[in-house]
Amino acid sequence: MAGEPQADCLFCKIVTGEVPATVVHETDTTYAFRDINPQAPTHVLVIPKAHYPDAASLAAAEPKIAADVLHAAGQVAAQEGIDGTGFRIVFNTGTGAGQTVFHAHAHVLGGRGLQWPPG
Ligand code: D5M
Repeated sequence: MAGEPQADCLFCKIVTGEVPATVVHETDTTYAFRDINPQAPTHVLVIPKAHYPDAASLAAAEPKIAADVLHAAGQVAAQEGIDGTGFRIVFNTGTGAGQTVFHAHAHVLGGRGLQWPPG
């Protein structure tokens, strides 16, 4: 069922602690941890604790939790000290956009100059 933990989902397993991660921020509805393959000096993933396959399906079903993810992303940026210089929040959505883990997540990237368009 939508929002329920999925047994085969890597990020659901990170939320439960079954798979270890370096957690940097947590709220009632969100979890944030360092990306295992960082693309910038700061690269944190912010996820809803509830399972939705991507950001669009999360926002459609649970707009409050989608807003919580964005709020947490801003808090992570401030905590990491990248809010002053600028940072990027990215939701890869679908395989064609590079999504590889199908549990909604925001990439929070910063600590270096970021080019646009990203490619
Ligand atoms: O982003 C999925 C991201 O998830 C990608 O940047 C690597 C990261 N990843 C994969 N496994 C882990 C673990 N175990 N810990 C932390 N980060 C992880 P996407 O937008 O789907 O391509």
